[in-house]
Amino acid sequence: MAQVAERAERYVGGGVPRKEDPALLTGQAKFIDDISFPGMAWVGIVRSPVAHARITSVDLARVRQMPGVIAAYSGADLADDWAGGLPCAWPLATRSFPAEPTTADPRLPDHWPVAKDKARFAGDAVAVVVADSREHAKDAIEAADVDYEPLDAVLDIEAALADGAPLVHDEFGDNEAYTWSLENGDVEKVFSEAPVVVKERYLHPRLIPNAIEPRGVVVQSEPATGDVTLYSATQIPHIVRTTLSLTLGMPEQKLRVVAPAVGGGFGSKLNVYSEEAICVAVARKLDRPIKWIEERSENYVATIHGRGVIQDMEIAATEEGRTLGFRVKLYADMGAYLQLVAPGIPLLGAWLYHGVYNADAYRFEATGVFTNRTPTDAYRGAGRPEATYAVERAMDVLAKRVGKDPVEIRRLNFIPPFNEATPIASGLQFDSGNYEPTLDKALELFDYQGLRREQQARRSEGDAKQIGIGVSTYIEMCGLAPSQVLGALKYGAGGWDAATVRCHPTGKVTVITGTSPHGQGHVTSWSQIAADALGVPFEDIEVLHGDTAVSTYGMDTYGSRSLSVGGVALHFATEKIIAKAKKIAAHELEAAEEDVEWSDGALRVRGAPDRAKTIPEIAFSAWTAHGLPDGVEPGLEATFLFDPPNFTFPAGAHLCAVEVDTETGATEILRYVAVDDCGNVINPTIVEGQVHGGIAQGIAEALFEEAVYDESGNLQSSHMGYYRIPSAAELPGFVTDRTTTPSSTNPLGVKGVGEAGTIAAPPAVVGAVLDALEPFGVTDIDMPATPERVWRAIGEAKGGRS
Ligand code: MCN
Repeated sequence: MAQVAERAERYVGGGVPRKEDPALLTGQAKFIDDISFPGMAWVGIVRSPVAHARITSVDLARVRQMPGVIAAYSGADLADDWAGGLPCAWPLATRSFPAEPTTADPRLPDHWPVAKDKARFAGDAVAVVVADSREHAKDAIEAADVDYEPLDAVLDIEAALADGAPLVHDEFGDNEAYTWSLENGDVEKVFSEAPVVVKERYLHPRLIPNAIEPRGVVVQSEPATGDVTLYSATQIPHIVRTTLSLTLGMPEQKLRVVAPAVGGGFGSKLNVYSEEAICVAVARKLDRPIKWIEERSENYVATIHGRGVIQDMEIAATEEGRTLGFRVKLYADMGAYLQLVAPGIPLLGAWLYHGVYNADAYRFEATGVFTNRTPTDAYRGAGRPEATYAVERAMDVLAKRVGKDPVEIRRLNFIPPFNEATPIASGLQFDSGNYEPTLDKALELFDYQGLRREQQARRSEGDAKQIGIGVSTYIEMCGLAPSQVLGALKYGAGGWDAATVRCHPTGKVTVITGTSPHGQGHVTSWSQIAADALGVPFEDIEVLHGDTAVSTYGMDTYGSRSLSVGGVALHFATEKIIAKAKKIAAHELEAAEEDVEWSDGALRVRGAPDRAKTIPEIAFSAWTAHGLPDGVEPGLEATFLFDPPNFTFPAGAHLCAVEVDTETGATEILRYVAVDDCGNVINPTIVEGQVHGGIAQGIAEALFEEAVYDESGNLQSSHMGYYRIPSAAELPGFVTDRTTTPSSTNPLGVKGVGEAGTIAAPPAVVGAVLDALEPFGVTDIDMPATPERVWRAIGEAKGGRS
């Protein structure tokens, strides 16, 4: 573990400008819609306009007569093209963890790329058109004649669980996908004996991911060889390749998946979508290149949604406010089908409902529920914003109950500092943590006392604009993940990642990573790691990713895993390079291997530092292979597959001050301070960017965004005019800082950061709004806390308007 420190660190820890940016900022980067091939045809998807209906007929005769139309297919026409349905890699059966094994089968509904018998949400694919241009494909969609026999739709989570609810999947007899629970300690006893118990219900609205670039697919097939190349705006080229080859029944080695430049994903491109399967099937049928580019309005119904959870949260505590137990029951909306990892999303927060606080007993239970809405799945934070929101809001309620300040209640209950993996109440081990200095730093930057004084003054003056302060001392679990833990949780793949380091004869280096960045700057961070580890200039390092024909098999990018798994794999691969180079250097320098050490960017003979060899020099002699020591293979290249022994658990303190206009309900954020601890940092500028973007998404959830459906299941918030994505104008400047508690999970001491802001921000913001409304007796408000909701809440509390 000390080896990194021994190496000269010139780049790691520095805010090196991102290598990716010149191409992105000058329009040179190649996105999916920049890819075309001669003879390419366009696919268009006919989507169900109703939330739940039996498909009684699909008549495509008129479509086939439309100008430019090449082909048209119903679900039945394509039925033989699938060897299986779209994948769900995390099928959970009803069970409790880890004690009771289950005999129940997971309720895994068939999910065909094109529906055959029933449409189960508004937006479900019911037919496919293929035309010579995008415009012709669009016109052809309009000409499709599909008859629907409408069925009652079930949209609400609780209504879906009620007896007699319409069934999304008839074969299961009810709409419960699974119930999964976890318990540690004597929960019943702790709660029945505790002098204080707070119990609250929190709702997480459904959110619609809005990556800058919608999804898109281009497929090129070579009939002579059977090779197919699928270009997809995806976060997971490797996983798409493995799973799609199963859906399509084609040999995996014949399918190459390429993720070109991808304009963000936020979890929504961590999926295997029907359009990917459809385009490959159509390209193989027609022997020509195929393209499909998602429209923004399609994105709203056909790309997964996030959150959509009801939480019943309880804390047991002493009269003084010391936390004794945490208990939560949550209901998670799966939507109409189980997408790639949807059932497992609540599990990503399952161990975090006691936050960074002490407890003796812990219980978590989640029920996944089918509804006639767009399927849900991972959206930035995935499971952890839900956990953080519930525990942080409930801690505020506890503070009030025992007459303490929200900062004081947190301090009283913090888990004490630790540097090594340490068991926590919910049953996992946190890697390292030191929560108080982070909070102290945030309070200082925020001027907590000053703002409290200002708040008091406004309250006594009865000012129409009231100030509120919100506190969120969050924890997250990322760096997904130890494969054995994933196995115990019934996830269908491992959690390791891979890196290859190839040292060229000319001294340049290619790094090939199994991660698949789509905005996170891996090319820069990985170059920093390799440059320091190998003593070569940053500019001499090339990083390749996102092409299954080029990159080592990896598990791709999500769950803030890439640095702490893929970046660490790179670290270990460079160690293999150094170990081999040392043998060659010792031979060439006529020294014993034990006397050669890595110092100041070269391999040097101990006591005679001028007798040295650099990695480029060794790469050349390893390539010529003219005088290698016995038993040493030519070439200087190494691959390492790293399976992390634990997750990483970044934490932090976010503080938010808002001004609420109590006459209009409008909220303005006055100050936002984020102090995050993601362990050692490779690139502080990238980290700051990640935190900024995350906070913006967290604020969006707290104040602006919500997927709204009408009673029959049509998405009303179906465009950007309705679905309120905040712009820079609605957001304040953020004050960010860091503390550093290195992770004990990996030798770089790094923890993930990609989701931190999204996880931390919602309770800080909503807590601030509620704090501003305290004089009115408002104790709860649902997200998003829109001006109308705030205004109504004040009115209701006054006993008036509702
Ligand atoms: N980093 C660092 N030091 C640390 C932690 C991270 O320098 N201690 C750097 C890493 O080297 C990397 C970046 O920060 O360049 C993010 O690293 P990490 O936390 O490992 O997260 P991932 O790369 O795995 O990214 C996934 C994460 C997730 S889950 C979502 S969702 C998300 C996010 O990243 N979606 C994004 N950030 C996004 N940023 C953009 N621009 N677009 C998205 O879609």
